[in-house]
Amino acid sequence: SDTTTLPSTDSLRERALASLRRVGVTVPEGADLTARTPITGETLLGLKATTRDEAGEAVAAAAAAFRTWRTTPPPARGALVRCLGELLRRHQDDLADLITVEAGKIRSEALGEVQEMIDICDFAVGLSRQLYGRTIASERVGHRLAETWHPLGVVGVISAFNFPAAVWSWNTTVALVCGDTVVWKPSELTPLISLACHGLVERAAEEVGAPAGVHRLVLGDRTVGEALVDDSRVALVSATGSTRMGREVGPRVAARFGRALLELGGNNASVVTPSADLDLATHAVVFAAAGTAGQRCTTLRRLIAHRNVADELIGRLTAAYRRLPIGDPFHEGTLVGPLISTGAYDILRQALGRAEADGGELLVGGGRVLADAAPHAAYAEPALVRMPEQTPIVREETFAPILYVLTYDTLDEAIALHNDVPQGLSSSIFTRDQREAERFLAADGSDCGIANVNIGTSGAEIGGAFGGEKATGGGRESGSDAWRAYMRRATNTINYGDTLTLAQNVRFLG
Ligand code: UN1
Repeated sequence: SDTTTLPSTDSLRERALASLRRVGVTVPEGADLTARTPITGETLLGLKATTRDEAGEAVAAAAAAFRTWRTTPPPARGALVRCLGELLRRHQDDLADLITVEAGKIRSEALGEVQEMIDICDFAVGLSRQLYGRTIASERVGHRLAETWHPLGVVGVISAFNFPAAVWSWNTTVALVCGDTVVWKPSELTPLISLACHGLVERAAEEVGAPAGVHRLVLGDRTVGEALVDDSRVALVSATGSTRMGREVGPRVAARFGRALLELGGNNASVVTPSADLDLATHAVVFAAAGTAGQRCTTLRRLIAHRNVADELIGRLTAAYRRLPIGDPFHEGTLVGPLISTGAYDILRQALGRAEADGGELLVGGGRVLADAAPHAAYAEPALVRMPEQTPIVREETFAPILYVLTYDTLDEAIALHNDVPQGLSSSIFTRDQREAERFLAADGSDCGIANVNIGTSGAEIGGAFGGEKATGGGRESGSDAWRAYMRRATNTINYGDTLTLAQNVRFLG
């Protein structure tokens, strides 16, 4: 049921420019970078990139701003984020338009991404009065131990195309209330939404009287990102992207004793047990696997279904997949927008080829639609593939809407299959049996950073810590106590007596 008409590139350009105008941003036009839209696959406009020298200047400006920002009281830092949150509310539609134009998200998901930014602003404002340290009992008479959390420095945020704004906001709002300043290197594929977000922080900074250098934007390819990775003035590099990217960034930052917070690939699975509510599971699986055209790091990529329910579940999923409206993401009713590029579609096809060579059976999807209407864009039918076993292609993250279905007999077997992949981001179990649910959440259950019951793998709220284990990189962002990664901890031992007592009963002179 694809919508056979797509908006013209001209109308999309107009729409993006109108949003930018309302947000109050002027685009640095140039010929180094191109803003494009996956809706038609065509170019919107040319942009000036940041040079390596300019990236160094941005870090210098952020480092200078840090010197005053770090002693600004945290609730006053929160006022900046509160103001940003108000601007995001006011421009929710404009920002959502830019996300749809540049990342191809359907309207509801684009608005949801901006909502996620608003939510983290609220969280960070509250956090600005809750940067708690502990007091600790001392073993010595007349002594007290305490820990104090201090701002860390400049945070380099490297973000990906698929959540071009929300992931930036998790990092930036928390970093700002923690007293850090930020230099942001967004994906080359989403410069316009980045300019809009940066413009709003600048406006908020002006309104509350924060130093302009608290936030800087650098646009360009990986060399600009490398400038942040290798700059010892950047205390923390928070990078979201592929495991391959993280494998490069992690050691480079570590080599200069910087900190890295890595959010890398996922290969998320759901286990569907015999007692599962199959209506609920089907709905959840379709959203998690086909939503966002399979381009979330939390996208469901593996379905591990009990042998007794697999056929029934596959029947329901196949029927639901056949009815998915694919097409113009601005069109009311569309559920699956374009892939980010035709290259992403090639990757999808290659993965399906390997899966079939491994004995997989393509049950539905995998085709390309709207190729005549938009030869430079890639609209893919989400694919469902039944696999005889967890072959190497299933263990890889393919950033496209492919759901592999595997079957199991015992829960131990399901958990073993579940954990037998390099990545460890998100997971879930569908069951009405409390023992099974608890077993999945236990120490020897799911090995992921996110483990859910009776919901899918994607669409986490901001209140929890977000991130994963193993090849996902180990970082945690967003809610809970993820803020600690953006601060440094000092342990204080305070002697309020009049004698010097040494710990561990050591005697020296006295
Ligand atoms: C990502 O795909 O990089 O949990 C982030 C989710 C969203 C964030 C995804 N809240 O799916």
